[in-house]
Amino acid sequence: MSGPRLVDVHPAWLPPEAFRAVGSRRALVCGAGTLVGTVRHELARACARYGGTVAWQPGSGPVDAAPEHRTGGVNLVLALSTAAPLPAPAAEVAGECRRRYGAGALGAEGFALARTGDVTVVLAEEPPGLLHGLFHVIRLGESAFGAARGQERHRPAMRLRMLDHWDNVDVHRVTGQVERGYAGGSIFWRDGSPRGDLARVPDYGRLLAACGVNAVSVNNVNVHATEARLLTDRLGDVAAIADVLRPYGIRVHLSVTFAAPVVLGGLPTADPLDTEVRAWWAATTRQVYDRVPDLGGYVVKADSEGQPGPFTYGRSHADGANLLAEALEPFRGVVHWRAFVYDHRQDWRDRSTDRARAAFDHFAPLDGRFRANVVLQVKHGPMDFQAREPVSPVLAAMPATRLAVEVQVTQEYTGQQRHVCYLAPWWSEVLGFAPWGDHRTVAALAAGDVGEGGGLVGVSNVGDDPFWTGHPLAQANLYAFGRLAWDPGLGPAAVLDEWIGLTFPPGPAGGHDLVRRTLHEMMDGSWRTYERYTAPLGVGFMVRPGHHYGPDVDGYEYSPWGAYHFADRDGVGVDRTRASGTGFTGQYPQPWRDVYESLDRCPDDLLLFFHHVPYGHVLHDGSTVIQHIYDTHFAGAEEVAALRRRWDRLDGLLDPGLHARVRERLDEQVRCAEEWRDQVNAYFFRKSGVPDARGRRIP
Ligand code: GCV
Repeated sequence: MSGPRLVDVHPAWLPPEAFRAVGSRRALVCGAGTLVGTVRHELARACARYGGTVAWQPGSGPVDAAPEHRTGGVNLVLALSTAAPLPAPAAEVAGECRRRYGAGALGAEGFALARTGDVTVVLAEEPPGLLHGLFHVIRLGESAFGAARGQERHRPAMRLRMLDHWDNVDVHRVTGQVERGYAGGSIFWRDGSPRGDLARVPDYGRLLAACGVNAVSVNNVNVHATEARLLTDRLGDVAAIADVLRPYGIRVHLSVTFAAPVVLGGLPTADPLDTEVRAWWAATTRQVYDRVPDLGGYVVKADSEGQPGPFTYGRSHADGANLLAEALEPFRGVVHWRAFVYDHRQDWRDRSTDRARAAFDHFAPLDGRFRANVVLQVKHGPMDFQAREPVSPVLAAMPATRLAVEVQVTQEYTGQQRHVCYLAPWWSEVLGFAPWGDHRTVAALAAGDVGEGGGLVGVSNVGDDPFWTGHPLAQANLYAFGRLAWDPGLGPAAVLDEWIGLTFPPGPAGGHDLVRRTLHEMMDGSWRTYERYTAPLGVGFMVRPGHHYGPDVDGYEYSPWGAYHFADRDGVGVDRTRASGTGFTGQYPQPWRDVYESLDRCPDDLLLFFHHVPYGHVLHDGSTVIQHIYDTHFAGAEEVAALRRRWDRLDGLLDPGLHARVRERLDEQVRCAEEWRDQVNAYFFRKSGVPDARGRRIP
């Protein structure tokens, strides 16, 4: 039912012990189909280890049961509501569910959970719901089998919860096998070909399903020559991955090049309004679906950082996206069209062009012009996954367009999986942001509670590293991405707690409370720690150009990439006001257009994103900008040193390989945080000439 497993790969949040509670029960599974098979397989594996049993009732007909099941005594039932006859406890839950919510209330992926008498029941209307229900019970552990629990209904907030792999098939001369990948090679591709075997991919699908992810795009949005062919003569490689992920309810998406009709089809143009181009996409897409009938759809980066797009033909991005949407529509496929469009060849002397404005300027006027199966995929901030940015104003500007929010799980700008940086608090802030200052949040927009809803997309942080994510603690970001896409209302600390509980269940070495406490101390506030020792007050970048690791305050200052801080001897920051700057604040609705415009009301943590201020400008906490820079950089580096010390407490309590890997990464984080502290402080001391009020050494 599942492929062979690699023994030397870390199980992440699914170690065998996480299955102890279900594996020691007598379970009954009711229903049929591939995903129900996966549920049975998971239970069978757990029961073989922990002494429980699994019986199966495929639908109508006899129960395939061990003798103890025939005489009752089942204490876990996982049932599809369509299975007949439903065993009594499941029928009870189904009845109550219908009474409370009406028919169809669980949806394709939802489930109901209840404990009646001494039976825990998971009821779903469709197989994906049953699989999610199983993983929920695993998350609950023994507490799923404790006191009676009233009926709970669980449904994902977002229909689409997708990870985009920026994996190249060929090793790219600049970006390597995985663009912005910090966890080794790709789990799908190696040196121009699919990996010889996909043994690890089922385990990956299992991890994703267990945190709620339901879609994966398998290649980089920068589509080079070899990757382009995944759409045509190398489609079999995509089909093979889809086959392996399907049993875990994960649908595959494919990144395609807009120039495909030219580079693959031999046509003279890729003009979206050309009839031959339309026919080419229609025919090609038909062949794709013949081979992969449940393909989720296409992902497209167009007119961005050198990728081809409709601008070449004088067409709009609505024309471009609709072309592909039309081809996908008969197969219920979706095109994820990225809004990351800006001029990456800007003249740094040109103060009127503002990269932050670009996505809104290009896309907001197109609202209402996209077909229903276009999802506009918008980076959460207007720049590029910095440790602090405001929420993109595009999200509030397109009520008649399906919008997906894109976050970066891979830590390109947040320490590249060498630094501990738990990102869930950042994503929670983004998802909880209310663009109109009322109940309508970014999460509601992505979920479709407001507007059309396109889901949550994360750039994957997984590679072929034995710990999946390079830094073992970065697994928590992958887990949290899935959980927040399922339920954006979950608290980041609670999600971390779940991850800790699953990943480090009580073991023979004891010390479980210490492990839990220490990991919370290290990770809960780690994003803010990272923010403290890197670029200050929302100004962003200041990283080394190209690879983006470590400090280089002026690295992008005189470059064509549009990422400037404008520091001089008097002050720092980007004037994006309507009054005197680029006018970017005007892209927000009220109240934010005025809040960000106002020097007094603008939140300190975004001050330099919106305003150019003197070093002596006084922040809301009474500190000056220059003193804030010194204080936060000293504090951030000290906090990292404390993280490093805390980790030593866990020596002997965790797997030695894991402990050593984290220790080695923490040593690098300490070094790098000191480098950031010293470069940023020295730079601003030299520019401003203002000494540190506390007299600390600045090199
Ligand atoms: C895949 C940033 C990254 C690029 C990435 C791009 C994008 O610019 O540095 O590596 O390209 O974002 O999101 O398309």
